[in-house]
Amino acid sequence: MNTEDFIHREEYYGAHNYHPLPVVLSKGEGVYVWDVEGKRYYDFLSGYSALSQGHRHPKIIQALKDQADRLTLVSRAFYADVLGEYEEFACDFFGYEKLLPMNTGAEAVETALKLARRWGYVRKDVPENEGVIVVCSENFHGRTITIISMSTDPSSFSQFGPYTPGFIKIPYDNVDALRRVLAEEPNVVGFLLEPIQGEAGVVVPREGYLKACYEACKEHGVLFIADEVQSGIARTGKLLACDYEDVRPDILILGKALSGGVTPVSAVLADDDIMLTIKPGEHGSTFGGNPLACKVGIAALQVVKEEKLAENAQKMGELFRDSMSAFKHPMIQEVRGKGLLNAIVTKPKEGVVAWDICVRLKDHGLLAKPTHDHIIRFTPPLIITEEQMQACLQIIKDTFNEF
Ligand code: IF1
Repeated sequence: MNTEDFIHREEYYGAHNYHPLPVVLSKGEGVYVWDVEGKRYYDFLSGYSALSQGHRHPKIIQALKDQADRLTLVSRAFYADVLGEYEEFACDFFGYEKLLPMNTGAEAVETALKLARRWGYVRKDVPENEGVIVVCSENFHGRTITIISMSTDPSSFSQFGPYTPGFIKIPYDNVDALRRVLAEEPNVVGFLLEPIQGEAGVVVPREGYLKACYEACKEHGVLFIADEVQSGIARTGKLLACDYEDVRPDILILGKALSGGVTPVSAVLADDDIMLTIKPGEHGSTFGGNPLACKVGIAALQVVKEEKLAENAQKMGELFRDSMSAFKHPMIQEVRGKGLLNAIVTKPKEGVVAWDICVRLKDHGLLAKPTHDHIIRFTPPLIITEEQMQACLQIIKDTFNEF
């Protein structure tokens, strides 16, 4: 079978809920992936930032294999020896008292929403079922019905109604808008945001925005909830994007690279006064905190520290933005990001659009994909070396120069 055969089979039997780039991958290692024809590519999507440690990091794979030979799942009906070990490790790693383990980012976001509402009812005397959560326009927090009820993007929410109530949407990167709603709405229990908006196209808020929002939340007794599923775990050049402004979220949401891209691992971290408002039997999931996820999660975080991935993301990200900002091309409107969470905002040129650039990048051995039609996200694994980054920058510039 060749690439077309694989694509046709997937088209025939699979739901059409994605429009992938026409490449069929069969192997990954480090920053590289190979397609079914044996062609090698630099992976500049990294599984939407889940593969920050690179494909099949040996330490993470070994952790998976070792645990797979012992115990893969007990559910939470019983204790497992590795769950407490992981919870302790991660709580120390991020500086929180408690961790609630889930699987996907969306599940962790849903958990955070439930936690904020519950906290509001038992700790803040908000009338039951009146809790309000403030979110930002152009957010992306996942695909469940409640989460798309918070979305302002029709491609996320249209024709999936009716929607979950209890959300107020305000403009991103506008602390006055937050202050206004907190002053007017007594039942707000939380403010949920991405410290950098990923899906919106790597939208970096102005300096001081996170801190100002955090302070506004403190002033009004509202929980500051950071969705660091994509921006977290060293992706932006710090362990958390909130670290740039020394903001400690009341509720921290993690996913993606928490697993090194090996198996779904997500988590919600908070201190006791918030986390213990959920009592036994009131929340959970079959696979949440399974032994595989625990050992993979520990290994994934150890790699982040041992290999200084935040520092490398900082350095390689600066190299990327400096180099691409100095490169002039009529299709390049803006280069933006932090660490190795970057995007190039393009504008069409004689009918050539971002998708065409990405198809040509693929032909030249680099995989990236546009978001919102004209924005190309560049998020390689954080292990990328300077030599590899230089080679990729050359590929990107040469590709733009072909249009
Ligand atoms: C898709 C990108 C989108 C996320 C943030 C929660 C979740 C995500 C900040 C949910 C997931 C993924 C989902 C995937 C494409 C990708 C993505 F920005 F990362 F590229 F869509 F915005 N919070 N992001 O970014 O986590 O349930 O997926 O584990 O749905 O198309 P999940």
